[in-house]
Amino acid sequence: MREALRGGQRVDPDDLITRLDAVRRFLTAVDGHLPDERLVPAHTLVERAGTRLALSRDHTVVALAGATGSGKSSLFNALARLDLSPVGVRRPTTGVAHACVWGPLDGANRLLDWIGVLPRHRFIRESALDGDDESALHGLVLLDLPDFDSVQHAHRLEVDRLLGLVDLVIWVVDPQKYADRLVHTAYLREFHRHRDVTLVVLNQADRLPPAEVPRVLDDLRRLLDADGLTGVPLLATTAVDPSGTTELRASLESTVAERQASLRRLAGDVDTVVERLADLVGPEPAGTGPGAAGTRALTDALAGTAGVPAVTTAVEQAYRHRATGATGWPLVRGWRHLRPDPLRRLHLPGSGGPVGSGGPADEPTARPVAATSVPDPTAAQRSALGLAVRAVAEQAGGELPVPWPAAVTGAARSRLGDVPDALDRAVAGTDLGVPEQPLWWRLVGALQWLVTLTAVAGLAWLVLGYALGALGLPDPDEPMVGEVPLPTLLFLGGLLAGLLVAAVTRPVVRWAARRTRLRAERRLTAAVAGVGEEHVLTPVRTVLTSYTDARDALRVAAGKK
Ligand SMILES: Nc1nc2c(ncn2[C@@H]2O[C@H](COP(=O)(O)OP(=O)(O)OP(=O)(O)O)[C@@H](O)[C@H]2O)c(=O)[nH]1
Ligand SMILES: [Mg+2]
Repeated sequence: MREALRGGQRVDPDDLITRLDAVRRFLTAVDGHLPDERLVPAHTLVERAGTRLALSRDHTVVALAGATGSGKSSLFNALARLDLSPVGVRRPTTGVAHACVWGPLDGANRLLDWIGVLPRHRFIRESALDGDDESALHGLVLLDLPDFDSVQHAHRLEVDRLLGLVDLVIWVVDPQKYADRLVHTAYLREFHRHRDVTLVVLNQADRLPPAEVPRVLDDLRRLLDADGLTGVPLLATTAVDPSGTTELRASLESTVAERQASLRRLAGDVDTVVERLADLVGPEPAGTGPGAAGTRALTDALAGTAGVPAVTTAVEQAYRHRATGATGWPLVRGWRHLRPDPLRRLHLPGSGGPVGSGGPADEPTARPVAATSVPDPTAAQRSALGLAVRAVAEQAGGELPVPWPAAVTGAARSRLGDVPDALDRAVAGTDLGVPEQPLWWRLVGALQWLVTLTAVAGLAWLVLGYALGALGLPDPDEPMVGEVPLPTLLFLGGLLAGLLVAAVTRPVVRWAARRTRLRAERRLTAAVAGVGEEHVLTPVRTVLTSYTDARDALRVAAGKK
């Protein structure tokens, strides 16, 4: 039987710590993305394993568990060779756990504090009187548990709690109740991942005719196989006869000497936790994130919501408004000022950088930018944005296992409430590039003044000539240019030249206005794309990174490199 207990794989403490760290990393990665109730066992494991390893690696905590009357307390006393735990005829007898420590109690006390065995139920086995008799069990902490099939509900809770903390469990069954359904379905099957730290004893073997013992053991072995506990050590014991626990004692001695039980127990716990979490991360890593098409559709939808088309139309109009104002015929230019500048109507700056920038009092850091008067998005634009966000989320997370797609969608929408203000700031903060007074406008404007003044001078000269004639005063000879008198030439030439300059300028202004519009459109698109990046794509990528981290961590926790 010693061989059977030693059959389990050795667990390297460093490997176990690496796997536990990976479970911890998994929990950090999925924090906030997955439902907490799925993560409780992993949190419990990380907490418990950390404490167990920190408390003592030199002790092996072994629990005697089983139905009432199976003889746990009797075995406990037989192994301790003292009557420590009351054995009773009235069932159930043991209500709280009792502990017997082989070796100095000091080291084991912190362990028993953590396990929750009351000090008055702790006993020390090894004394000077024993000599070397008990030294082979040095480091053993044996627990006698209450029954798990108790009429007392509290017993069952206490057993469940203690079974979560101990390193090795000895399941005690008796010839009458060894096939009891509860012990198999509720306990033994649950322990199939802890085969290396499970031992089953058929106690009260003396109550069976000797020839029956192998048959009952075979039957029990068959049931254990069905429970997934193939290969666990199975012994027959008799608690009332000192020689009836020799084999069990020998098994415990080898277990204690190995100092492996606590590590094996925790490794089994990690296996269980990893298996239960496996469906939360699929076999595939998350893709590279939102695709180009989805991102473009998102930017388009954001541009619609931000009123970019209205702004770019205003940019083109403003350019023409300002250019015509600067280069038009001087005598009618003033009328222009009666009509408002289309950009100013939207409270947009148009040129010279973001609103509010440049002033001496301005902070160099980001500061609130004045709200624009760009029209609010329509219901259709808002729903188009909603659809684009959903498409981005589905494309990025649709292939991931449940519940990650919901986490990705949630992340994509998490900051949608801030988007309208962010878009408004982005639009207001974009230099639309509509100039106030470029040089060529000023030159054309000056030329217009020149020809207009020429016409005015010609007109004044003509008027002066007529006035002198009307008053009968001698009319000085008007210089002639060819057949045309100079004042007439100046007047008509000036007018014609003005019309000509206006006719040449108009298509140039139109072309330049369109160019300015396209440039503004590019800048605004970049600005709203930045809003999409910050408020939609970055949260989505954060979840995808978490998924990949969680997946990698779980692979390490499962022991795969
Ligand atoms: N013949 C025989 N009687 C046993 C053996 N082990 C225990 N008993 C008797 O079975 C009865 C129950 O034993 P306990 O040790 O109190 O059983 P328990 O599993 O601790 O019971 P609870 O504390 O109620 O869970 C007692 O009368 C014991 O004397 C055994 O190996 N052979
Ligand atoms: Mg008992």
